[in-house]
Amino acid sequence: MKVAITRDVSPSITQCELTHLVRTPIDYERACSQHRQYRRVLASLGCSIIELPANASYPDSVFVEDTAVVLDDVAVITRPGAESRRGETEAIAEVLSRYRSVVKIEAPATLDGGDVLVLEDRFYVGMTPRSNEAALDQLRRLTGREVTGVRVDGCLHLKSAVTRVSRDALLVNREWVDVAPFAGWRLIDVEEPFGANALLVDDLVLYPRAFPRTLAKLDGIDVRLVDADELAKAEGGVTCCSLILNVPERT
Ligand code: CIR
Repeated sequence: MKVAITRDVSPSITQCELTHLVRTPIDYERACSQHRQYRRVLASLGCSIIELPANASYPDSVFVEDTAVVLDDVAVITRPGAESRRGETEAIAEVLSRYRSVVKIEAPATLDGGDVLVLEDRFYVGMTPRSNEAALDQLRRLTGREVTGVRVDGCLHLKSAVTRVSRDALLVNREWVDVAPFAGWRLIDVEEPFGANALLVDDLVLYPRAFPRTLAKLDGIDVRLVDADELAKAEGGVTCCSLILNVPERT
């Protein structure tokens, strides 16, 4: 079965980090309601949902994706690039340690999970202000996987610009990411700049309702739509709000 780790929206979300967006008012109740819908859709896809409580000390803590990279054999706890986010990892490490052996990215490395795209058994890591070269070396050493750095420019994370949407296809915004490392994949170009962030769960895609022109290009792919525009004001997308892991069924 699949377990999805999620965390309630922090009441301090209005003080979130922002890099490429201008601050606009965030409606906390609306963000919570959209987040509940997101959890319901994940549950409808067969995920068992872990709901961690909000923490007002961490405005961005709903974006659990940035705190860890979870493989079938190990969980890597990140060291987020934004200092305000470093303390978010503690609660996540505690939960993950129930399911995986846990290893940690250490200083001077910084890494946001949003910068890590795992394709088959290889890591692609966005070279952004949040994630550095030292993190690539540590990821290689801690996981034994191949790790490729990818040039990203103009957006927050690698997965703002490229995500997987099927067995063989990636959704990409070429304005923001160098697609050369993804040779061999079928590339679907976004029609809306923020439309490249999709969440693949098994062979279904969870996707924001806000990007109909890109959605139209996902024909043949089974898509579940969610409203995600309130948390998008905090620079978050659909991958950011969960960590999904395979867990063997108990017999
Ligand atoms: C941040 O800047 O860290 C948050 N406001 C948004 C993080 C979104 N996370 C993600 O794309 N993985």
